[in-house]
Formats: sequence, C-alpha cells, structure tokens
Amino acid sequence: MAEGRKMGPDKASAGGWGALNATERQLGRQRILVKGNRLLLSMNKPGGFDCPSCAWPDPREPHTAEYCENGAKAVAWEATAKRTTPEFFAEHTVTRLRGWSDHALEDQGRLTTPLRYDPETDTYQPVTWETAIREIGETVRGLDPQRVELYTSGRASNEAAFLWQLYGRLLGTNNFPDCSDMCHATTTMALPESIGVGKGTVTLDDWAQCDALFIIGQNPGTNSPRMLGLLHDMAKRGVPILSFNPLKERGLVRFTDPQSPLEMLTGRGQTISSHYYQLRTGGDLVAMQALCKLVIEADDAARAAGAARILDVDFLAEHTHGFEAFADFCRALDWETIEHYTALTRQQLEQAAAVYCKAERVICCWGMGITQHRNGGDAMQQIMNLLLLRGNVGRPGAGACPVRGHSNVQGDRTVGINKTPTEPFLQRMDAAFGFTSPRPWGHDTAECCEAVLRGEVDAFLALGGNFFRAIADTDRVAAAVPKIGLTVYMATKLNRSHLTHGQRSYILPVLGRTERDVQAGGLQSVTVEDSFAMVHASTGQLQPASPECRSEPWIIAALAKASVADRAPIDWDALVGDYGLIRDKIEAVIPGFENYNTRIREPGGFHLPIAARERRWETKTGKANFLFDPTMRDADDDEPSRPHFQLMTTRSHDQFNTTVYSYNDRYRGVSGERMVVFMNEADMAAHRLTEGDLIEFTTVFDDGIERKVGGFKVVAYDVPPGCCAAYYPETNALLPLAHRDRRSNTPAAKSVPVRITAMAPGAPASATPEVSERLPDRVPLTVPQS
Ligand SMILES: Nc1nc2c(c(=O)[nH]1)N[C@H]1C(S)=C(S)[C@@H](COP(=O)(O)OP(=O)(O)OC[C@H]3O[C@@H](n4cnc5c(=O)[nH]c(N)nc54)[C@H](O)[C@@H]3O)O[C@H]1N2
Ligand SMILES: Nc1nc2c(c(=O)[nH]1)N[C@H]1C(S)=C(S)[C@@H](COP(=O)(O)OP(=O)(O)OC[C@H]3O[C@@H](n4cnc5c(=O)[nH]c(N)nc54)[C@H](O)[C@@H]3O)O[C@H]1N2
Ligand SMILES: [Mo]
Repeated sequence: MAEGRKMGPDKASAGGWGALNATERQLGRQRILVKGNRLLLSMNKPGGFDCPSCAWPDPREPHTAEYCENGAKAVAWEATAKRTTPEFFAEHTVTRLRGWSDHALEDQGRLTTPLRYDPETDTYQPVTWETAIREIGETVRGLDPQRVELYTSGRASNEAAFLWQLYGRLLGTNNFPDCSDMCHATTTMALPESIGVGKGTVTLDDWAQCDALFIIGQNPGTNSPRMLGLLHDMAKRGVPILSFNPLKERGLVRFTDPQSPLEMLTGRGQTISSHYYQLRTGGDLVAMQALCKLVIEADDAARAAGAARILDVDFLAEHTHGFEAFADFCRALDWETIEHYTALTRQQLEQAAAVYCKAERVICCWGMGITQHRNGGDAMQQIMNLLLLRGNVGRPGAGACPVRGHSNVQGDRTVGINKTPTEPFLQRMDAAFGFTSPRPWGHDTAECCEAVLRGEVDAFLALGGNFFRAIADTDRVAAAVPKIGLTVYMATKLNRSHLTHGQRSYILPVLGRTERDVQAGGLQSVTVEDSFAMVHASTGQLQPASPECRSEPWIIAALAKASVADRAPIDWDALVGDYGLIRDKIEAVIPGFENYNTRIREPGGFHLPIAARERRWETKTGKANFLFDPTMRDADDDEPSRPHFQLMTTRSHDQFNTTVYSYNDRYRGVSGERMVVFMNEADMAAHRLTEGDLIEFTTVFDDGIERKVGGFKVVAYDVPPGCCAAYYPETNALLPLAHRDRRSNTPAAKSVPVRITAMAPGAPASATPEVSERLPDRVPLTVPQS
C-alpha cells in the first residue's frame, strides 16, 4: 500500500499524542481553549459534572485529568462559543437546511431560543416560552394518548427521565420509545432470562481483581476510551485480554497512555489484546458454544482421569438450571460447523478455552457487536453460559459487563422509561402521585416507527436525541413524519430530526450537563447511573449558552402544568425548585434508592442492588439458566451460504452517534471522508474493485421495498471475507425496520444483508443521503441560498 495514503487501518497505537492533539484541536475549533481546559479538570469528579459522552464509570479516586479524548470532544461540542441564532433560522429555510450535512447542522452551535415552525416561510421562527408551552400543552391535552409518543435519548438525567415518564403516564400512555431500543435493549430483555437482571453484575473493584477479560463486539478505544486506561493497566499486570471482533480495532490492539510520561516519550504503547479473534459477523453465538464445548470436554476428561474438575460443580448444582441438556448439545457440536460459522479455527478456539479454564476470575464485556443482531439476545445468552460453567457470576473479580452507551441510558430505564412497566411499579407510581397510571403496554422505538408509517401518531415529543436520523429505515419513516400533527424537540443543537417535522413543530433549547442549572431553590445537581449501576451526582459549571435555555425538568414540568395539571395533585413548581424533591419521589417509587439525597454525596456515588451479584436469581426457575436453541447457528443468518455481504454499521472515532465532530477516523486511518466501505481485499478482487472505487449498497431483504444508498469509497481493510463495514447514520436508510433482534426489536445494525455493486465513474452518487454528506471536514458554515 502506498506511502502517505490517507485510508486504511493505522498500525500505530491508540491514545498517545494523537489523542492529546485531537483534544486541543476540538477545543480550539469550538473557540473555548482556556475555559475548556479548566472545565475538563472538573469532569467526572465529586462536585463536578458527569461526562456527557459515554456510560463508563468514574473511579472513586479520580486522576487529575479524569477524561478522555472523546469526552473532551463531547464537552467542547456542548460548551462551544458558536450559536444557532434566530437570524440563522430566518436566513435558511428548512428545505435548504435538509441539504446540509449532520456535521454542518450541529456545528452551527447551541440553540438559543424556543422556535416554532412557520409553514408560510418554511422557517423556524422564535416564539416565547409561554406561547410554546401553552400551544403544545393545549394540543397534547386533547389527543388520544395512544397516539402520543415520548422519546428519550440517554443523556437525560434520572430527574428529567423520571418526570418525563410521569408526564407520559399522566397523559395516559406507556409509549416510551427510547434510544436503548436501538442499543442495549437486547441486554435488557435477554439477560434477565439467564440471570434475572438486565444489567451488568460487576463494579470497578471486580475489574481490579479479574484475571482474564473477554471483550466481545465492543470498541472501547473509540466508544468508552476511559476503559482503555484500565485495559492498559490490566495488560501490564499480565491479565490476558481476549478480543472477539471482525475488525482489527486499534484501541484493542495497542494503547499509549497519555498519563504515562514514559510511554509518551518513547512512543511505545502497551499491547492490549493478548489474543485477537477476527470472527465472522454474527459468529459469536457459535464461537461461545464452541468455547463451552471445549470447557465441558476438558472437564469430562478430568473426571475420567480422576483429576481436579474444570467445571464449578458445586455452583452448577446449587445455582443453575438446564446444564445437562446444554452440555449434551455442546458435546455434539461438530468442528466443521463451528469453523464454518465462526471463521475461526479449532486451534484458535482451543487457545481461548485454555485461557478461560486457567483463569480463576473472568469478566466478559460486550457492546453493539452482540446486541445489534437478529438473534443478539441468543448470542448473549451463550456468553452467560460460558461464564456460568465455572461460576464466574456473583463472585469477586468475575461477571457480566454489558458496556452501555449514552451516559445515562441505564438510569433512564431504571427510573421508569419502559413501555412494559410492571404492575408493582405502576402501583407505586399511583400511590406516590395520586392518579391511576395507564396499564396497556406502549411502543418501543421500532413500534413507534411502525405507528408513524401507519399514520397513527398525532404527537411525537423528544427529550433529546436525533430520533429520525438514528432509527432504521430512516428515509421511509422520515417520509411519513409530515403526517404527524405535532413534533416537539428538546435539544442543545440543531439536527436532522428537527428538519423532519410534523405539521406543527417546536424546537426547545435545553441546558447542557456542563451548565449551571439554577432554580428557585438555588443551584441544582442531577444524577446519573453508569454501566456498573453506580448512581452519582453531576453539577454543571458553566454559564448557560443562552438565558433562554431551560433545564429539561423545568420544560417537562411546564408542559405538565399546561396539559395535565388537573389529573393529579402534584406541586410541579416545588419539584422543579428543588430536584431533591424529585429524588424523594424516585426513592418512593423505585427500589434501591433508599436515602437517595444523602448517598449521592458519597464520592463515586452508590451502587444499586443487583441480585445476581449476590447469587440471587430472579428468574422463573429461581436459578441461573443455561439457555440455547439447538437449531440456531448464527446470530443473523440461518442459512449456511451467504451470497451477499453482512454490513456492519459502526462509529468513527470522531463522532458521537449522529453527532459528527469531524470527518476523520484516526484509528482506522481515514481522514476527510465518511462515505467509505471497509472491505476484505479478496472480496474486492472478486468484485473487480480497487481502493477508491465508488460502490452502491442494495439491501437484500424480502419485503418488496427497494433500499439503495450509493457513493461509498472502497477501502481495503483487515476484515473477514463476506463482512464489510461503513458508518452510521449514513447507512441507516439501508437497514430494514423489520430486521431486528427478536426479543427487544433492536435493529440488527451489525448485519445488514447487502449487495455491493460498482458505480460507473462519474455516476451521480446517490439520491440519499444528501450530497453535502460527503463534504469534507471543514464544511462552510453558511450555504448560499439558491
Ligand atoms: N466516541 C464515541 N463514544 C460513544 C459513542 C459514539 O458514537 N462515539 N456512542 C455511545 C453509544 S450510544 C454506544 S451504544 C456505545 C457503542 O459502543 P460499541 O458497543 O463499541 O459500538 P460500535 O462501535 O457500534 O460497535 C462495536 C464493535 O462491534 C464490532 N462488531 C460488529 N459486528 C460484530 C459481530 O458480529 N461480532 C463481534 N464480536 N463484533 C462485532 C465492531 O467491529 C465494533 O468494533 O458507545 C458510546 N460511546
Ligand atoms: N445503523 C445504526 N444505527 C444506530 C446505531 C448503529 O450502531 N448503527 N446505534 C444506535 C444507538 S446505540 C443509539 S444509542 C442511537 C442514538 O440515538 P439518539 O440518542 O437519538 O441520537 P444522538 O445522536 O445521541 O443525539 C444527538 C442529539 O442530542 C441532542 N442533545 C445532546 N445533548 C443533549 C442534552 O443534554 N439534552 C437534550 N435534550 N438534547 C441533547 C443534540 O441536539 C444532538 O443533536 O442510535 C442508534 N442507531
Ligand atoms: Mo447506544
């Protein structure tokens, strides 16, 4: 490959000077260098604010600089000096703005005033808070509550999310589509079948004691970079780290710790993964079963020889259900099948099983590489089977670790954002607030999209996020949004969803987590729950972006007063004046929050009870269950031959979901581009493609709908044959709404079945996404009007 090329996997290590440079560049570009640097020091510390980026936990004794490159980007992006003003909206019609890239829209800066869509001029125009709230409140009040949808994105605090679900239930609906329905809902649904809880069972203390770590379908170098610090230290201690990932992700290969002067000076990073298994997309289910087979057969041999047992026999007998049937199934698995479905060799899997058996305390983490598949939950249950064999759940140093995405996505679910609430929860809500909550189950994200397509939604209200860009089948669903009577978007920045609006539409500017939130009772803190079920406080430090920005709890309470004030005796002003009173209500309704207001002051916060951690199994059998479907081979494809490609839609290093910070993906060696496809070189040759050629994707899905997106530039990459990868959200129009995890409806975004065809040179790239999608990093800040 040519010297100086801009594309292709980078062989250097993650972190290091590249990370420091990128941090400074982002702060500089958002014109907040001095302020930003000081701000970063109060991040993830007691008394400071919680990083608005990912859900990785904070250590009890934080470093001086307890932030990462991508956390710094998230903060710079929120604390930017740029503003999206009413003058900007007056100058740009919504139709014009739809031609802008995701990056350009958000890079315009923070929203400064409430806005209402004006169909006459096709622009958003400023409106007072009073008018906006009154108009929205009056409209929503008169609607059939089953036709109202309340979306939550995972940055919302516990306090905001709790009020949001209260508001929805006062309206009379359980329609709570949530960003986690595109993310870890698979975990929320499948894990309880295995171990009785939908959350991870480990804490940071367990990480310190674990002696082998499996990272399955997760890319911490980009998505939870503070985890890299931990991996770095574990690797240094000699803890084996086994990565299962079709892509060679740089952060999983090598990492230079910016906090280590020696590594920074020598430029020599630490090897992270001791073992790297580039399995086929969706091959995890069979790979985990193969490991189980090897462990069980090793135990069979040990027993026959009268040697020490490999399985934790006492644990299996006392705590589990279904072991014998699972063991028989595994013994019968043949190697031809295993190698076919995993694209790994028997030898590789034997090596991994040997590491597993040797370790006393094993943690398995997973991310979107597991959850975003049609049978994602089934694959996850095989990870649990592997852990159960040697009693690696509910004991120090061992356990399950789903790494959540958004900084409070786990907390939002805990405090009641749930379309299928339990009866005890609803009874406690009713008792705490003096009304009767609706009992019929509501919609999740996929069901909300289907309701939009059927024309059965009258109001779509969003607490943050970028719903109509993040979902599957984006173009199809977006085309149906004009049928919605009312759309309301609470947001920090302008995004494509706001331009995908109903007949009446409002954008309401919110305070970010970095900003001081002063209410009648003084400066307020909010709380969040991280991936390890630790709940802690977050207090903003900065002046608000505009005096017109309002906190999410304030806006929700105002909407409630304007629409459901008469439905329950709730003193909304008191709740908003002092968020401690909201926490008292959370404590009354949700188990585990005893002495909430006191315990959030403890450094690092407090841990919510996780029954499986104490080996209490809240499952139907009262035990931890070995679960498997003997006919299932692959997380996505029941057919052994795949004529098409499995497209993984994934994240670049310079994006946070639909927020595109820049067009670079340093760790994968891409710069100035997002419209790329990472392909195996043999596949390229078979398709007569060379690097830089443009291709078009066509989804292979049998529902009579044509889905095509073109204009992706081919990049040769180390990925198994038959698998390819491209960025989300540019690929979301390819992802059929019905192609999803069977339990949770999570879109199978890591295995979109596609055909790849070369585009003739000079052919028009694509109708969707818009042409400006391919503009380079420095997109002009204003696009001339036609
Ligand atoms: N900087 C940054 N941080 C983020 C985010 C962001 O966009 N940017 N997003 C946040 C959110 S909401 C989330 S949910 C998390 C997401 O964090 P991750 O869970 O890491 O999500 P992805 O990057 O989408 O994909 C994870 C990995 O799965 C691999 N993979 C794909 N298919 C398979 C498969 O079939 N098997 C296996 N074993 N691996 C597979 C991909 O190669 C990729 O390395 O990150 C959070 N943090
Ligand atoms: N194809 C494909 N699709 C995917 C995925 C994938 O891997 N592949 N990943 C999925 C995953 S894991 C997730 S979590 C979803 C993400 O879906 P969302 O959570 O809906 O999307 P985000 O891009 O995180 O939302 C960004 C917007 O949030 C707003 N915002 C930022 N901070 C705040 C705040 O503090 N308050 C409020 N009110 N608004 C704020 C800003 O306006 C910004 O434009 O996307 C999913 N979609
Ligand atoms: Mo996510």
